[in-house]
Parts: sequence; structure tokens; C-alpha cells
Amino acid sequence: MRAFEATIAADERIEPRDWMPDEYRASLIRQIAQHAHSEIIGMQPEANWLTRAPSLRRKAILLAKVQDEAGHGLYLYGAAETLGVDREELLDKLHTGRQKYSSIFNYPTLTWADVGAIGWLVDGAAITNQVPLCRCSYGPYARAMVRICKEESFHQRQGYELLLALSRGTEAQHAMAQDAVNRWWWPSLMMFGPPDAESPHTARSMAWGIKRHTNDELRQRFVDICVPQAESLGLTLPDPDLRWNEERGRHDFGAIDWEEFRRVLRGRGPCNEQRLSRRRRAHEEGAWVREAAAAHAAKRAARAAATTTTPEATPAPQTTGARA
Ligand code: FAQ
Repeated sequence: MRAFEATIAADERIEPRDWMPDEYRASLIRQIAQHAHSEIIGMQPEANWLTRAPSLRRKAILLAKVQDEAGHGLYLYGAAETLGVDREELLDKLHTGRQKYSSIFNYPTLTWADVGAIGWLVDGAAITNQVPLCRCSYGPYARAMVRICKEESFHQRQGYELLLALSRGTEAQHAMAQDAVNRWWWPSLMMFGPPDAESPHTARSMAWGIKRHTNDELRQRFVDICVPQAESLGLTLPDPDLRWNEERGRHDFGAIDWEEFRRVLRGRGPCNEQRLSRRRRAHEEGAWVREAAAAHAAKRAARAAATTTTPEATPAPQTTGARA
């Protein structure tokens, strides 16, 4: 216990073999699993546009992004496994609704501009939230986040660039970009989680160095980053109360509809059912791949064991007979 507290106080990393309080382990498993689930469920809204990307270049970029998200899921499940849980068990909890994934992925992608809005706003919010997680007190999670954040920043830039092209395009394209931003803005602000006063985990996660900032602090940071970016894009953010507050040196913004957030978390968002049923189906349809990979690994292991023979079993070199 003392070694754990000293490591946290010195802002050093806890590693898998170190002793840690049960609640610390459980809270990390909860957060990392939710994060991993978000990455793999988060592939669905954008994958919806893979076959309809407007050019080969856009399709290649989007394919790379969606594949990155699968990779992020894998790093994160790997990080969770270092805490002693099994990946199959985590997936089962996702499929049976016992573990959450981010609310944001329960909204539909109605037009091509949504791909840009997801990149700019959703990946932008993800980076704002995740850069501080690179300093998380749990080593494997912190290290996974470094690589994930590098890839997320490419994702964010592709979204911004896509929206800029639409915004500077025809009137219809500009309107499509604006409509996408109007629909994704408020759900993106909800990604940061409930207000601090209603966040049961923040205080303890901050004391343990898992989280470095509160939900409201990060949400505010995100709003301040987005306002000048929206101006450069030539798009407006759908909030009549959004204005610079000279005294605070930050932007004030309107009230978030927390009832909508709670509804989505209860499974009643526009796409909750579709997202989970597709995920379950993909898991079932992928069973043969997992079985084949396991059979292949077992065959290789058996072959390796057969060729690694003990010295006693090795036939003695022949000393008689013709010599070359
Ligand atoms: N959606 O006490 P807090 C991505 C839950 S980025 C659903 O504040 P905490 C990249 C929370 O789990 C998205 N549930 O909790 C990408 C808790 O539930 P529980 C994923 C939410 O942990 C981009 C309860 O509410 N990012 O995928 C949400 O201190 C584009 C109370 O909340 C991460 O997961 C929500 N928005 O703070 C992929 C980042 N917010 O467990 C594809 C890592 C809260 O008590 C395309 N996670 N809840 O039943 C975190 O930083 C934190 O876990 C927070 C929540 C900030 C999400």
C-alpha cells in the first residue's frame, strides 16, 4: 500500500506486477474497457460511408482511419488484459450491455459530411480527453495512449480538411457541412461525461492520477479550441449562447441537454440497438477466424515443441562409417 501511494505521489507509473488497491484495478478495467469498446463500436458510423466515399483518395483515407480504430481497440484490450481480465469476458459484457461504450456512437451518419464532422469534432474531443491520459498513472494504459493520440490527430485533421473542402464547395456542399456540424456539436460535448457535480468517479480517479482533469475542464478546453477552428472553416457552432467571456478568458456556452445524454446511456439513443446488434453479429461471424487463428497457433506451438528436443533424445552423431 505504501509503495503504491509513494509511486502515485511521485507521479511515477504503476506497472502490472505492482501491488494496487482492488478499487484502482476495477476502475481502470471499467474505463479502459469502455474506451476499447468505444473504439470498435466507433468503427460502425464511419464504415457506413466506406462504399460511398466520393473518390478513391477519400476512400483510402477513410479505410485507414477505420482500421486504426480497430487497432486502438486491440491496444486497449491488451492494456486491460494486463490487469488480469480476459478479452472474451470484456466483449461478452459489451454484447450483453453490462459495460458501456461512448454515447457519441449512437448517432447516425446521415450524409458524407458526417464523416468530416466526426473527424473534426469527435476525434477532436477524443484527443482533448486522451492527451492527458498519456500521463495516466497506469503504465500500459498511458503508453497505449501515446500511440493512439498520434493517430487520432491524423484523424482529426482529415475531418477538418474534408469539412473545409465542403464548406468552400458549392452552396449545397456548404449546407451539408453546416448541417453535420449542427447535429454533431452537442453530442460531442457530451462525450466528456456528466458535469463534475454529477460525476461519481472523477474525484477518486484524479486522486489516483488516472484522470488529470475533470470532465467540465476538458469540455471547456474543447469549446475554446473549436471556436476559432469553426471560424476558419466558415461554419457556425449551433449555440446562440456561445460567446467570449473576457473576465474568465474562456467561452461561455449554452446548457447541454443532459436528459438526452441519460437517455442514450439507457440504450434509447437513435442507433443503440443497431450498433449492438451489428457488433454481436460481427462477433459471431468472426468466430471461425478466431478458431482458425487459435488452431494455427496451437499447430505452430506443437511443431516448435517437437523440434526442440532434449539432448538425451537427440541421436548420437555417427562416428563410424565412411567419412566425407
Ligand atoms: N458515454 O464519473 P464519470 C473514441 C459513464 S473516443 C457513455 O464522469 P469517468 C475515439 C461513465 O463510464 C470515446 N458513458 O466517469 C474514436 C460512468 O459509467 P459507470 C471513448 C459515459 O470514467 C473517435 C458514468 O457515466 N473515450 O472512441 C460517458 O470518470 C472517432 C459516470 O461518469 C474514452 O473512453 C459517455 N460519453 O469519466 C473512435 C476515453 N461519459 O462506469 C472512433 C477514456 C461518462 O459508472 C471514431 N475515458 N460515461 O457505469 C474517460 O476519459 C472517462 O471514462 C470519461 C468518463 C471521461 C469518458
